[in-house]
Amino acid sequence: MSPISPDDLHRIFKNLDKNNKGLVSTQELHHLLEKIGIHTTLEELENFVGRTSLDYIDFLFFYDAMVKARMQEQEADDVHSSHDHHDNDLFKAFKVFDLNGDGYISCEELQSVLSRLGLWDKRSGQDCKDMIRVYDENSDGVLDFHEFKNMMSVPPTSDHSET
Ligand SMILES: [Ca+2]
Ligand SMILES: [Ca+2]
Repeated sequence: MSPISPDDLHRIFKNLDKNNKGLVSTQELHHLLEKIGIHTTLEELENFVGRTSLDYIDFLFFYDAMVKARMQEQEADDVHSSHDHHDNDLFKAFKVFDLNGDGYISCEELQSVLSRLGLWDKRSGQDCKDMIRVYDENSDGVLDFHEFKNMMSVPPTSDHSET
């Protein structure tokens, strides 16, 4: 699979979004994944996404997650060459979370983006402040890019494996 640039991603999204509603369906996404060599079943994809259509932010986030999963697979033989690209993708994800663009992810931003993506598990009684605190190295209550990077690359110690 060849890396896809942000511009490509936007174009791909536009292409997929045939009726211009700002949403793509998992079916369309599935088709795209097949094309770029990621083979999965539609069912798996829907489970992964947790819904039947994605808006652009969902799409970016999904792509980022997908790339990360692929990178982990490749890491054994490809650690160095993938590094810059990985950082790039992470920065994109960071921008998604940093809603007001001040360069920091606040507790509210983290929670609102995760909720939006369906990744916020209310039942677990999670507190965004706790989540941030784990990675907040300088204890200013918000995550900068460096801290965010740690959050994305180091799995939380609490068991959060998917069921
Ligand atoms: Ca912010
Ligand atoms: Ca901080």
